[in-house]
Amino acid sequence: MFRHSVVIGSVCTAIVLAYVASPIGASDSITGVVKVTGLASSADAVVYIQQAPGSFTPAKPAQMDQRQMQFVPHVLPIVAGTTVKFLNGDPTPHNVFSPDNEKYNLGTWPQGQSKDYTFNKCAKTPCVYTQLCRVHPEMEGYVVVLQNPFFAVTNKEGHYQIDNVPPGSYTLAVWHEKAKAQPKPVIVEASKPTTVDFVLGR
Ligand SMILES: [Cu+2]
Repeated sequence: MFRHSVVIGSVCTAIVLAYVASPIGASDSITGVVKVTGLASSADAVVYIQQAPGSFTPAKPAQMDQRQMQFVPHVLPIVAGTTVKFLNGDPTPHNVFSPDNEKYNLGTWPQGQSKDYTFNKCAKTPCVYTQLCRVHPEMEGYVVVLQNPFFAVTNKEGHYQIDNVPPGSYTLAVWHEKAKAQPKPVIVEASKPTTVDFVLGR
């Protein structure tokens, strides 16, 4: 028992160190506020760089849980090719299917189990996959497949922060399930934070 916790502790420490040690040198952040007009919350908007040079390999699987009859997180942006682990954290069986793009139905499974799906069929990013559950028609979530890892999801106040963006000229876009805004050009300079705000209309 004790040995077990020590091992888990070391693994966590290693992950934290790896994260802190990631390169911050010649790159910087894009921050801002997204305001979704007509909605009380500005949460769950995905702000992302449309196209960044190079190809990006997903490092590790992402997760989407089903908890208290909701998909958690509600919106999950990922780099194309990422495997998503769909968990069931509820004491009731849940199903996962998507009617979008290539479409899939992963089946229905009980609490504590999960199924994996790899998002490698998106021909042109962004690819949005609505996540639904046949058992509970009110449940809805979204997986947003993107070309690169330079993305962030807004909090309730609409704040977002994209870290470690290599200097360059990009187009910054926003995806929201109910609202839209035009993409904006952004120039990221080394060691200089950039601010870009958006107002989304319905
Ligand atoms: Cu369900």
